[in-house]
Amino acid sequence: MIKPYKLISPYIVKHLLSLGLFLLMTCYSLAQNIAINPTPQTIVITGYTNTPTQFKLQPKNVDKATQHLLSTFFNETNTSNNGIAVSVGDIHAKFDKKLLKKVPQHPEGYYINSSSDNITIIGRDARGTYYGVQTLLALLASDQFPQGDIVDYPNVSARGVVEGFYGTPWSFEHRMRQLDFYGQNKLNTYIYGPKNDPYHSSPNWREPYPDAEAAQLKKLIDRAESNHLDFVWAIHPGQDIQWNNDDRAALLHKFELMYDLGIRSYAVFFDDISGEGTNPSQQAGLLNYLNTAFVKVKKDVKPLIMCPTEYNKSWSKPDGGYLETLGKELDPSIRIMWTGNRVVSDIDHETMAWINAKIQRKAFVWWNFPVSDYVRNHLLMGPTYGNGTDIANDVSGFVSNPMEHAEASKIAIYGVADYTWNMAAYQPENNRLRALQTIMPESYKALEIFTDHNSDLGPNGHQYRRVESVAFAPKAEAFLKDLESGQNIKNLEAIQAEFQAMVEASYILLSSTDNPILLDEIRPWVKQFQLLGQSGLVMLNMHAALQAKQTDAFERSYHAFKAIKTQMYQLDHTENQNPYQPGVKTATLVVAPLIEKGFAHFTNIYNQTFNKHLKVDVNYNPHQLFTTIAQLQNQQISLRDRTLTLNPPLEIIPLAPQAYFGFEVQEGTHIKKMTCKLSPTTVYKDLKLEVSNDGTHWTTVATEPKYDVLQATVNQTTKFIRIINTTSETLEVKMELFKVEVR
Ligand code: LOG
Repeated sequence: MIKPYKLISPYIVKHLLSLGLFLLMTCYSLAQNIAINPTPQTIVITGYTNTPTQFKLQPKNVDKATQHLLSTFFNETNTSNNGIAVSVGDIHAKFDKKLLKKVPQHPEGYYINSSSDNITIIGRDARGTYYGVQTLLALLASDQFPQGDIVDYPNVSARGVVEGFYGTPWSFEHRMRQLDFYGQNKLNTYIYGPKNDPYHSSPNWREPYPDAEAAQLKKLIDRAESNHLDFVWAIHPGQDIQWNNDDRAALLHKFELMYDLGIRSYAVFFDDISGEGTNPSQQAGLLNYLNTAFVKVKKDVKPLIMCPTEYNKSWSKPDGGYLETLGKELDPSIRIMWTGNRVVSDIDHETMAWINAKIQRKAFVWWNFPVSDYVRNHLLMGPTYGNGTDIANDVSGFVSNPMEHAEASKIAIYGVADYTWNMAAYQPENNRLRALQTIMPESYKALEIFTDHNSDLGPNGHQYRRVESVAFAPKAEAFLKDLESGQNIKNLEAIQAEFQAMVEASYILLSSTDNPILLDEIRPWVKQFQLLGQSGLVMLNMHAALQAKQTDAFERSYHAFKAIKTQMYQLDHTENQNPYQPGVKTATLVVAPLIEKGFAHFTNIYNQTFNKHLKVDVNYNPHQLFTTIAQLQNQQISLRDRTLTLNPPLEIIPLAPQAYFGFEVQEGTHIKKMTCKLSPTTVYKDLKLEVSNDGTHWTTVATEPKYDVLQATVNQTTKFIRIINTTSETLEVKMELFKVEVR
């Protein structure tokens, strides 16, 4: 087991004395193995007893969710009249006045007092009571039961997840599991907004869900309720909305249908759209209308949430006034989402001060982590870190946008739960280790090795990066330094041990049974990780053979290395074949480059020493992106099977007059074909495909639209190829595909 985090040692706990003075009390940790996520604000422990096994349950005014939660633990076998008394209720129930005084003022807060014959849980409100019971259940799961006081409450009022990514939406079963996980970790918000749900977005947002899907949503809504979660249903109507009464009515009608399914909290998203729908006054008008005609009428519906079109600073047009208009015109009760300074960025106080001033309210953070819809060949399974721990008072909510791999996203979500609840105490690495144990109670050590090396995204259009291979990186660096300076490699053993650990951890994970659902999501990556570890070991064998001047052994290892690479290539070309970033990449920041360099280095030395000609082929892409469009500047391109592809961005791209995008290819490259898919397809008539050998003189190549695709047979050797906007208007397009076949 990892070391449990220290219970408030040396936290300082403030207690209000009857005299009205603050008594500062230092509490010493009696470090016991208690894992409560999120970390409670204050725990004052006076001693430990054996964990009680018989209880006398005395629920006072508990709601359905809390009743249900209690019933998951307390049953006929562990309740009896001579058990330890457990009283549960909120502040409106009858409790000893002294105890009632200790309940924190914060919404969703609770107080637990436990002694040898009494456990009392008092919630500030119904949700606080529920959270108190969650904490009690966590305490009862350990061998030693603490006596004393817990005073606890969240720092951020709305905490949770926005299922807001592109790609395959989470399945019904995954969502059910997620909702339970959120309840256990005291998250209170699940925003439902998967981009690829046709009934959430254009053009089907006006339509009701088909019966089968409605029935499943109903079950999810019920499940959210029993986890004390706000199930926020979001609609994304902006791409084709008409600002008229018909569409207002259509939206209101859809809200009514969702109300009938049990929805009591709503959001309207205007992200990643173009055209009329982006008008801030119209957006505000619509939201205000929904607020008056729906939220206020229903009375039991929570304040609306909206995602603006300019949802991050880098996109907000300096003199456009978009955000200011929303700030002025939107009813103050309506919350506005914000992803930070960029689409994908971490949040700090300055970020919040900037946006909050513009929108005249505290923004609701949409944190784009661990979402991987723009780097789908990678897994983002590292710790949750990077956000300021001083922003609790700057935000009206904080939700994380996860990966399409629901179970694998739980590491990050576990961190978000802890961070948003108790910012000052948040420790990323400690949290990560606890998350691993929670998600894979038996094989967590193997999962730790795997996730140590599967957290960074690689270069990407959003320029967002994460740490990876943190403990191993200095060893890798020392290894490479010795290699390059021709010195004896001093830390061979440490390097070997890590590769060995990679292989062994992969075997353990692949045959583990403690979280088959997680394994189903990550299996291709684990297999790739195993192969990578093996290739590392073989690379070290090449080194040993070289030292011993054993040419046969060297060549055997050399060929084995290449054989492993072939297997890795095949895996990369068969698993996870999505059209965006297909394939399976693992340990790309530190481990994979180290192995490549070692292989090339030893092969070169071997060739020189023994006058041989073994090939060191590097998979290097000699071609480059060629564009004037700022939003594409960092977009990645990929060369696979002689096809050069621009990673399609998920957002709307503005093409100013004369703006272009294309490729600068390596000298002497023959381009056979170009294929491009943009929407709306009406822009095709305004674009030209051009080629050039010097980047100055351009010739037009005839294109031919076929269905919704623009194609051209190029068949020539050229240096530049581009698509250019020949009109005097800025065109707004969604780029679905742009690729050329090269020879
Ligand atoms: C989308 C979101 C997507 C994310 C990351 C927002 C508000 N909208 O660029 O659906 O998952 O970025 O790719 C977005 O973030 N567009």
